[in-house]
Amino acid sequence: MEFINSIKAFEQAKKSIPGGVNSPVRSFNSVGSNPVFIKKAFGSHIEDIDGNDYIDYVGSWGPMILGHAHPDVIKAVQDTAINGTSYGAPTEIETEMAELIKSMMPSVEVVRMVNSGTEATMSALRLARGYTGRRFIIKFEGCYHGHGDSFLINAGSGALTMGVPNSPGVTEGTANDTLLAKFNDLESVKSLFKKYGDQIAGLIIEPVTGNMGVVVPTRDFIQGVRDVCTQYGALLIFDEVMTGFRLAKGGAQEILGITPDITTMGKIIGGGLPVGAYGGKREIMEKVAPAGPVYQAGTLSGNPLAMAAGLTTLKLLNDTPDFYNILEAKAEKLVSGLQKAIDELEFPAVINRIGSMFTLFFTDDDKVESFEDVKRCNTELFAKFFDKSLQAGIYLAPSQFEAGFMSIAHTEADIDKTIEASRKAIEELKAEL
Ligand code: KE4
Repeated sequence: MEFINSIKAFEQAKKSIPGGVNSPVRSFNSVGSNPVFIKKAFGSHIEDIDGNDYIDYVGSWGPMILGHAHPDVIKAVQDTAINGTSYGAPTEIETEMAELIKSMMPSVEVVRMVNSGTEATMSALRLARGYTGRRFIIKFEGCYHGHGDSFLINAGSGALTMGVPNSPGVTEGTANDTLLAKFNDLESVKSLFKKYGDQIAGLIIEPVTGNMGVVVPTRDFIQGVRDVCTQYGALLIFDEVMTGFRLAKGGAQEILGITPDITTMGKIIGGGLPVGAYGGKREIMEKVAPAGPVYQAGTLSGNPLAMAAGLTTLKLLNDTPDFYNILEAKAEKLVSGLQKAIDELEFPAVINRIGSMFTLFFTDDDKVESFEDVKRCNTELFAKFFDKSLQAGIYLAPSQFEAGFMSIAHTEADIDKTIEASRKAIEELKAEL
């Protein structure tokens, strides 16, 4: 494959955009190669500006569950745009969207639309603090909730100390209000509650992680987190920006059978346009302005175009018989094919999959169940696998610490080709080990 035009485009972009991209992971820095610039996409495929075609398992980082440029979504956007693109005033489609979200995710009794997952999670934190009158938020090492200051935090010196900034520009004061726990380690949560319990406003978690790669919670862990939040009166915030409407109609909370107090959403509910949302119990959400005192606002929140794309997407997910079983079967076919290659070639790797989300971890361990496990992965080996896959026309997330996404548009031929290309890449890597 040739990447001449993408290489030129990246050099040009770097003159005017920080790092040449509008979101860091797109730079391919984690895999040490030049990013490909995309010209167009349809269904399960994307095409770069050099004319290279790829089977796409990034799907815009989750939103494209129906595949790219779904005709119904495109038509909804076109039909809406001819009547204007934004009014900054209430529209009935926003109410229709809210009602559909509520019907698909019953823990959400009232929901506010925003413009990104970051806005949703930032707002959820402010709401938790405003509702409880408390200071601290617990998050988990390895979980990502967008770029809000309260989330860009590393663990402090001791397990029970407050966080420290992990980005310039985040103040000590902000960092000190975030406490760090360990995913799948209930004791790390309980010890924070024992020490700070009545000062903890909320705990935010990716109920199934995607941002350290896919890691599934143990039953005892996620139930224990729910129970300890209830015990201390802290709000449990499920960050379902990635898992919402992805893992099931009702997201991870439906699969796990856990009811959070607040849920944050994004990605799929925008159908590819900028949308986020946060919602939950009426008693909590009615603290949000103008119903209540917790301020949050947005010029383009609930704008008609994004609502049209998102509502059309959610309706298709909600109304297509057996959608999630069909989607999961595609993911299972891919992963079992990859697993067969790993087993037969005796290659050091572990695959985690739940629903249509999966991650191939390059590790000597026989399981990946925690951030500690994830940190032992061989990112150099991943980078080589990524590059071989890209050359073979398979577009994976350019980082070991991300999730892959199957769409309903991926065909049997796509999956067979992916398995074949991956087996070949693994064979070549095995020879280099
Ligand atoms: P956005 O602000 O990027 O819309 O959403 C932030 C966010 C919040 N919560 C979860 C669980 C998320 O996965 C995200 C964003 N996910 C990343 C992918 N790991 C977006 C890709 C990017 O940063 O460019």
